[in-house]
Amino acid sequence: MNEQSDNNQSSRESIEDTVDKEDEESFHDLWERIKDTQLSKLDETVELLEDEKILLDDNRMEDVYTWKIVLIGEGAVGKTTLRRSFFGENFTGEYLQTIGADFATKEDTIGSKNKVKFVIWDLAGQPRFKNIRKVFYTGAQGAIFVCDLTNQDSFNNITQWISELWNNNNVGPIPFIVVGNKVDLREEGVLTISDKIINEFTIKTSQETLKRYGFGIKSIITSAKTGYNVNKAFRSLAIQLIAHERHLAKQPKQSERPRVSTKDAVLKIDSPLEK
Ligand code: G3D
Ligand code: MG
Repeated sequence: MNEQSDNNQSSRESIEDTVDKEDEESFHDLWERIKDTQLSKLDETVELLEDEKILLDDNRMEDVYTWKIVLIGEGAVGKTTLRRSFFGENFTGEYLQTIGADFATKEDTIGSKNKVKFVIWDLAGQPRFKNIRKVFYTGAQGAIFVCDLTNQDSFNNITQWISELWNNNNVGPIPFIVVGNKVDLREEGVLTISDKIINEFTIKTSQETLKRYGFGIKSIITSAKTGYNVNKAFRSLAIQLIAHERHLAKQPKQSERPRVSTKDAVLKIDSPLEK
């Protein structure tokens, strides 16, 4: 698999080629609706912080989680470097030749009683073909969206990436974290995407996802090159994944729930700010 040639593909082209027009709508629509709302009500964000406190302090029995997590984002933003940094030198993964993806597992403990196992999937190229997309996304329970802070375009397509994820994983809306990578280049005076733009996106999105799906969306600035905040990024996603699983556990069983498509689920959401 020639990664370089994939990276050279126009970022917009790489997604638009593959996403059915209809599929593209869901998360994209959600964002279109909330993007101009004011950030005046931050109650939900406060609630999110409370959630984290509960996760870390609770008196539950030991919980064990295994999650398939996919790394998504344009080429050359640092996904593979981030994964290497997280796994360290002793990385031993497996390579799935048919789709050109690596996957590897790592265990961690969140709080005192949550044993988590990350199964991280990383594609050599972009999921341009339908069969690749299916294998890559199916069963994913979480995602790390990576953008390059020195490349504004690498953040602009976030809604298409999340739509693609939510529409192809067979489960619907799942937690993701937004990673602004290559922060080390700020110190060298390179112009970078501001934290404010990313924060605004994640806070607004969290207000919706917390209410509907029981998880928030966090963002974090990393340097895969120096290792800065890399572990924290994965742990932060883990907290949202636990919150989501607990939310699902409180819902009626799948078989008792009316079946709605991802698109319908998203389109039915009312803006919390309109109430
Ligand atoms: P991808 O997997 O998203 O396609 P890669 O991206 O992990 O292959 O990284 C693309 C290039 O960005 C690599 O440079 C890599 O070293 C660099 N990179 C990744 N993360 C960082 C970071 O945090 N800081 C800096 N300064 N560079 C980073 P090369 O030159 O090897 O192509
Ligand atoms: Mg890569």
